Amino acid sequence: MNRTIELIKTIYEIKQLEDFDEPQIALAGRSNVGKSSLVNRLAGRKKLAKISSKPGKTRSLNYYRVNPDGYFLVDLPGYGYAKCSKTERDKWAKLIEAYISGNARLKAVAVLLDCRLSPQKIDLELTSYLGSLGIPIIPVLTKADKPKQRDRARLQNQWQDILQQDRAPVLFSSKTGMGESKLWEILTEYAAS
Ligand SMILES: Nc1nc2c(ncn2[C@@H]2O[C@H](COP(=O)(O)OP(=O)(O)O)[C@@H](O)[C@H]2O)c(=O)[nH]1
Ligand SMILES: [Mg+2]
Repeated sequence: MNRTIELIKTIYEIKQLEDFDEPQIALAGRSNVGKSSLVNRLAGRKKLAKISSKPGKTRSLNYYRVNPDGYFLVDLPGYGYAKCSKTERDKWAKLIEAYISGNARLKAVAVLLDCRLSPQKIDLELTSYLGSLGIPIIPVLTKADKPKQRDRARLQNQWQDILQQDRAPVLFSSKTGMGESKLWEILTEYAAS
């Protein structure tokens, strides 16, 4: 299917959160995990979401509509960037929490994890938080073009064990397109659930 992704709204503060009627799937991950690159890959456009070489730059929450399906992908602010103030980190955490907790239209959260890094505490905190709210997670292992072919399946199994999911995490590369059709399939399934 020929899909397009369109930026509908960008917000910076809790009071700007809006109740949309459409189903939503959020994208979450640590700063620099490759979230903007993934949005651009799915959009088939290089510059829809800003990619920065400096981590910690994206502070906004972005609503993208997937056409013609009609659901939203909601890009949450990247978390866990060490070099910003605690006040600022708390502000992001509160925004993410406000978005997630009161949202009846949220079908799942795609949690992006850098496949080369060992599990980080903050990622596991997010996945258990989502689990406690009964929100399904879609684990996506980013930058999967980087490990050698023979290491990929091992990393995938390792992450599946850690996250205790029925389904294997998606190996994804914005660079090569690996995992793109698989991810679309899963997003479509959850959006319709
Ligand atoms: N090799 C490789 N690099 C990637 C991939 N995705 C993102 N990157 C690089 O990782 C850095 C952070 O990417 P970005 O999308 O801005 O991450 P964000 O902070 O999570 O939005 C940039 O230098 C990207 O070029 C990928 O699939 N493969
Ligand atoms: Mg980004």
